[in-house]
Amino acid sequence: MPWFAAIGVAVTIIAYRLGLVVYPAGTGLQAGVKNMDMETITPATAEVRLAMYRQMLRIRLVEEAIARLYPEQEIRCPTHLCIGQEAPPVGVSAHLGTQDLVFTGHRSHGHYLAKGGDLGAMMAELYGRETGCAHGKGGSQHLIDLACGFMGSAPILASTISVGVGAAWAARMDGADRVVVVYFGDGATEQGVFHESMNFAGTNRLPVVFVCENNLYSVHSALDIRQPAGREIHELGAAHGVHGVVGDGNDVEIVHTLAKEAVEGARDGGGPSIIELLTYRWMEHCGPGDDTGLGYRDAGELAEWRARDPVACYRRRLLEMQILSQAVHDDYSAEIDSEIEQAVAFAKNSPFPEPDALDHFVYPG
Ligand SMILES: Cc1ncc(C[n+]2csc(CCOP(=O)(O)OP(=O)(O)O)c2C)c(N)n1
Ligand SMILES: [Mg+2]
Repeated sequence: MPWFAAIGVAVTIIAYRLGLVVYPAGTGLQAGVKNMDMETITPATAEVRLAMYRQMLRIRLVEEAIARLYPEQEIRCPTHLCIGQEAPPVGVSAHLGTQDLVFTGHRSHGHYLAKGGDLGAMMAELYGRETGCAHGKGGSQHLIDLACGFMGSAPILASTISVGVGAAWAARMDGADRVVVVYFGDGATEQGVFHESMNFAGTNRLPVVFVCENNLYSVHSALDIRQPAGREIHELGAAHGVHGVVGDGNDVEIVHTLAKEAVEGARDGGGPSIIELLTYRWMEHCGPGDDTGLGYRDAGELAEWRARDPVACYRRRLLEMQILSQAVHDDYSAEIDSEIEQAVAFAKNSPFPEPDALDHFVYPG
């Protein structure tokens, strides 16, 4: 980091600590800190806490491996990494069974893995291979694994919100014990279909949980310049009969607590809810690089959020609570590294789809 950037980061951090920095209402850092109160957390068992830690670490190490491999140019699809945003999928999925369904958008690796998606099939999909979870035709933005209830990701912004609500409507019609979770970003809430879907879900009291990962940006546009000051995303639910809550999306235990209420409520006939989780993307919007030089966000802001690393903070907390030991952490890391190595080898050694498979799984025009 150049000396002037280092001074900028230090000044920002000191100013923040001294309370000299006032963040605009509705943006993440301030609201997230407000929700750090540990007394509001419903304690999970030690077993669940360890499982959540391991899964967050796994998502982080997978994403870091993809970032390292991407420059080899063998992964040719646009790839949106979720480093920094590991807590939402893990805290939410802790309450989901195989029968429950997940829908999501372009930044979906964490959602797929936390729901039980196969890592080898995901890596093969990124490498465009026949053994990929979408037979190598979709790439990173079109993951799907029906066997574990991961119904799919699609990059058309907000498009899976209405499909997820349709699946919740089907669950109601079938009398199935099934909850649907739809993940999307703050940018997707600016699409009309977000409101239409919430209205339908709220009117019909459908078993769906809307999870908004508010990372403060839509590509390079900050939330503050896109939406009116003071309007909170979770409050948009109220207009549609959808219960709304907000919490620190970098704290997996807060996510776990909020998701428990929402998923159990939906399962017990309590209707839909929207959970807004305040979090932050570390890498560039699409790809493995650092984009703080582009001017739409600065290195100081990123440094503040990196100091609130969801994986490292949780590791420290579990070590302090003596739920996790350094030896167990090291075992987790080694196991995950070897799983990743095998998944990448599987992907690289798999064949590409045959040319005559081009029109398979495509509806005739
Ligand atoms: C209908 C549509 N419009 C525009 C885009 C281009 N686009 C891709 S990602 C994105 C921003 C998404 O922001 P957000 O929903 O906050 O998700 P994040 O990338 O921050 O995770 C946009 C505008 C798109 N994919 N689909
Ligand atoms: Mg966003």
